[in-house]
Amino acid sequence: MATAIGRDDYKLKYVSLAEAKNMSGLRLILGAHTIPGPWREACKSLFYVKNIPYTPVASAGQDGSDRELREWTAQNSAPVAIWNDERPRSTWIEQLFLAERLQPTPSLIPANMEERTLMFGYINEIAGENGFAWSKRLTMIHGTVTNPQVDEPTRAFWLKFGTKYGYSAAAAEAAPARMVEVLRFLGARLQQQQAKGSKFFVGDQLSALDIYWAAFAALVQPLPPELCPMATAFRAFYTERNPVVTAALSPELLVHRDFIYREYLELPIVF
Ligand SMILES: N[C@@H](CCC(=O)N[C@@H](CS)C(=O)NCC(=O)O)C(=O)O
Repeated sequence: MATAIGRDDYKLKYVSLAEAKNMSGLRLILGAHTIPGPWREACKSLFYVKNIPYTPVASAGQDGSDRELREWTAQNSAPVAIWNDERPRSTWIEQLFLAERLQPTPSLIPANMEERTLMFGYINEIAGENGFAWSKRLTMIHGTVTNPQVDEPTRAFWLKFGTKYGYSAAAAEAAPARMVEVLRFLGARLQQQQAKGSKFFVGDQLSALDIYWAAFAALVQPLPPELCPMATAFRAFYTERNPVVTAALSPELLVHRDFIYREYLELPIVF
């Protein structure tokens, strides 16, 4: 078994990348840590709601570097979903299509064209490049690298992390406005849907968008410790404090997140 970073009470039994290569079926390469990374939690949840079992794989290699991950998946972020000997799927949209193919019910991609195009567009605003979470990450990197109390190795780590995701001080300064834009758009959508009597973002049933929002809401307000037993230091880090951003978060968005987790997703969150 691979060694997970952090605590020793992991529920998920992570195997190493080397072990996973010799397995078949579904393997999910995940950062093995007690942080509800939203891409990670959304990806896990797609397979959870469809009741598709998977083997969790720790993303760090035996030497702690990303070399093994790059060699297998031709990129260096997590999560990655790998089905049998098919190509590794390292983006949210490929992971969603894989889940839908492996188990078509419950369907998470609307059959209706209008609803489907809306759903993909909205998820892209949340999880895609330059979207809500991408922007939040820029603010987290900026807050760390500009903090005079941060030691040099930590600053160097975050600057390197930042080069992967387009960090610059200017990009980070523009990020809160982008987060506000997406939160307002999501909040307005939910209100329109509620006016039509729907509890979901599109149509009148669960779609991947409901799952993506539920997972990505952790970047403004993680679920309470009993539902999300995450590393304490990261709880403060994830919790949004910028009043401009928190003002754009409608109460309905958190009510929706709670509803989706309570009715459909795995609680407490497993690490
Ligand atoms: N590639 C994913 C996004 C995944 C992603 O951004 N993962 C980040 C979350 S912070 C990650 O694994 N970072 C760890 C790292 O880069 O070392 C997608 O496009 O859907």
